Amino acid sequence: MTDKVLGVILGGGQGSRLSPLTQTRSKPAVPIAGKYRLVDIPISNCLNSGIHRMFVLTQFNSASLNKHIKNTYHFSHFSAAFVDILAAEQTVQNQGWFQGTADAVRQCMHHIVSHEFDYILILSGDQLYQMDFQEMINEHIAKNAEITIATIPVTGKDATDFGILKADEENMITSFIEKPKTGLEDWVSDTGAEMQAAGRNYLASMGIYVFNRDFLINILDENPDEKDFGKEILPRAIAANRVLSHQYEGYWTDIGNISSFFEANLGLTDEIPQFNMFDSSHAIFTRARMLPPSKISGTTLNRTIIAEGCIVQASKVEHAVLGIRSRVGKDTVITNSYVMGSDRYQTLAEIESETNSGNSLIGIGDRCFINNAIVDKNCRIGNDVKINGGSHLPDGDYPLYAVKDGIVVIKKGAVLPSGTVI
Ligand code: ADQ
Ligand code: ADP
Repeated sequence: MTDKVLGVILGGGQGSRLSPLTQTRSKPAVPIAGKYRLVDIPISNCLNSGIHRMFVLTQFNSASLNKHIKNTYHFSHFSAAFVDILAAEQTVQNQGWFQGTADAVRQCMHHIVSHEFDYILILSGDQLYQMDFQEMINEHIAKNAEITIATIPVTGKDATDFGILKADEENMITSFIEKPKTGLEDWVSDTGAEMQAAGRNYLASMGIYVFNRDFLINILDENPDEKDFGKEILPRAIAANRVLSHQYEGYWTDIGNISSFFEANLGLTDEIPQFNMFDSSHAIFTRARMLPPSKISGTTLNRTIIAEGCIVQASKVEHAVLGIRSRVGKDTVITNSYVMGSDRYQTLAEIESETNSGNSLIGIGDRCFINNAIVDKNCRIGNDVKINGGSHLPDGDYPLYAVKDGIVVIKKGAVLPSGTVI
């Protein structure tokens, strides 16, 4: 059945909630878990579910996203599989950016409809989860729905951040509200004993939708002023059509802002992480880089993920993720942090000449202390630098770093001279 499905990944609006990680790259290209990019998650879920044709819709088309997709997703000449990027483009009808999720799909429809498919699977680009879409699509067909929305039970505290819905005994959705701010008590659902015991009494939309092809084309055409699925298209469709709720109870998290991005990454260091990168039936694909193994000397490591190609001499790394090609100097302590790594190594000659000139090297120097931080790629952090994030730091945006929810984000390529204290 999945050969009748086309995937569309919503790669992000302006990405302002993930700023400064999205200052120089598009959201799908943001590195996650030390070696992947955000877009690898929905693409891998599609491939693992037998969906081999997909578009990634993005607000701006960064060189790094193009390079990543081009270098990663190669398919046989004999297969119909593809992963193509569609960036917002000016056309005669459209002068500007995608105005919202539905508008993004509408603006790209002329590319999308040139392919054969019966169902379109619309996915968010900023979620961490491993889901088999096949079950959802089978249920969509069996129940003769026009749209199926993947749903997950959430607590009252979380409910205000999501589209919340109610369904009848057949799981057909009867009402839907996008991010309710008041009157939440009217939206309690029977989510089953296990979920209720965990206080998860509200059914939230996961932002994952299956649409019948013609239904989607028509509803977007007939309502040209409606820009958003959650705010406009879905409430309209639910009022008059068969819209099914497909309840999912596995691990799923939205990683739309810095603190959820940070928690999702550090959560991977748990003894049994909820997101299982070691499950080969749900493998996460990414670019094969041919990097050397990581080399570690004199370091106490605890609850830490280290990607390939790192050179670590720190004294301690705890509850942290070190991304590809990370270099960490002697007597440095890194705790509760995500260090993304670098795009290249410096040669020994370069290291010597930079050191002699008193410049910071790519990576993290000697005797540093880094806590509650995200260090973006290609940063040069000198010696004796102290970065101590936490609730004592007010939110702010500075040339070299930003603070969001107490997390210090060192911007891509920032140079912090020796002795810097944040
Ligand atoms: P949000 O995640 O808040 O809620 P939205 O900001 O519309 O909704 O983002 C959905 C996805 O589309 C994200 O991956 C985002 O990056 C992308 N996106 C947003 N604007 C875009 C644009 N202009 N062009 C391209 N991509 C864009 C949605 C639903 C809720 C649901 C949550 C679940 O609206 O009902 O509960 O997802 O996370
Ligand atoms: P980002 O991950 O921040 O989006 P890019 O994907 O644009 O960044 O950059 C990553 C790629 O660029 C790497 O594959 C690396 O080969 C290359 N690259 C970046 N900077 C350099 C450099 N100074 N020298 C050599 N290669 C580089």
